[in-house]
Amino acid sequence: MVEPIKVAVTGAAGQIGYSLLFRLASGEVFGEKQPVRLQLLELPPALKAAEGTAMELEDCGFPTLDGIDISDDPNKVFDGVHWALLVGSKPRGPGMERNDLIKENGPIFTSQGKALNRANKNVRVIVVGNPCNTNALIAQHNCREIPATQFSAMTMLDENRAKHQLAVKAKVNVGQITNLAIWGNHSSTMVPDFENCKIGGKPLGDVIKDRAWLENDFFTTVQKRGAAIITARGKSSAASAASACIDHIKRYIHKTPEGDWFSAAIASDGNAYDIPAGLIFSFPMRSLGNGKLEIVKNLNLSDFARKKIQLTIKELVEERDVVKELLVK
Ligand code: NAX
Repeated sequence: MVEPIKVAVTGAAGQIGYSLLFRLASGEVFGEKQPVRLQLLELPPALKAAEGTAMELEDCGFPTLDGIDISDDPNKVFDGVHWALLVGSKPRGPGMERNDLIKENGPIFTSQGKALNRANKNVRVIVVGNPCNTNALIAQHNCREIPATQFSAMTMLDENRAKHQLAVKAKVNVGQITNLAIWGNHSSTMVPDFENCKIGGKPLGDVIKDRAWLENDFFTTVQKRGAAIITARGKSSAASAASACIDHIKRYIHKTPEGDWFSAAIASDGNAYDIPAGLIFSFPMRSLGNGKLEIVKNLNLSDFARKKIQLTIKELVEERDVVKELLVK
């Protein structure tokens, strides 16, 4: 009998959880022969709603779904897990500044970081809940048992958004867009790197000649896509965020095709692109296919890209300063 993979999902009753859980349970991610046990964390008022989602998961009849546990105790939920998807976080309230949001989320990711000491030693932790880079930083610092390299924050949605914009502009299928890295913070300072991107295997600049569009409309559309979706839908991105989380896990598990890369925010080791050590920073990444990721080094960055990257570094350093008392390691 194959032992189940245990996957913890926090904020399971939320809107991202409602899309994410079904895809995790379906066999799509870990394979049709691999049982999956879902360990769901929610706040007490949302436990009933999480139970409702669990009933629906059961009613899908997925042969790969081994079982579902629901709790409001992170120590129980993270016990022995192989993947921990930290989706739940406190949303920004009316009139709340970004720094207030960062501070409000600090205690959540401090206690979840501590509880992650109970996870399987090979756990991979992916933070989706915003501000995801700094939340990941807090969780990672508060978890002594798990190496920093096993924590990441999700910028895959930003990559997917950028690829769509480029595919429309170039009039090609989105599958033709490769080598698209997001640098930095998952925020409006993120840097979607069109300069190193390829379209149908060719340098992007051979296909899209409109540099003014790339530097302006493309940049701001990607940076502000989340806000545009809230304006249109009345709610923040959910199915696309869940889909990006699924992509993040798949990209992690499978060896990256030769020459390509993808985006994920991980702790900078201080040895690439002058990014301060320790910041959870989105880089072009490759998966070695054995559970390990590596930063793609030595990409050329123009003055334009470097200036933009400086802005996102500055923002992340400021965010780190806001939570510095919580960074214990
Ligand atoms: P919802 O408000 O629908 O759901 C969040 C859920 O988390 C709620 O059910 C809430 O009870 C739960 N929760 C809050 N604090 C918790 C805690 N301490 N422990 C366990 N559960 C807790 O939000 P949803 O739309 O699902 O979004 C979740 C998070 O993803 C938000 O922070 C959002 O900003 C973030 N996003 C991140 C994205 C990314 O690309 N990294 C994109 C999409 C999304 O905006």
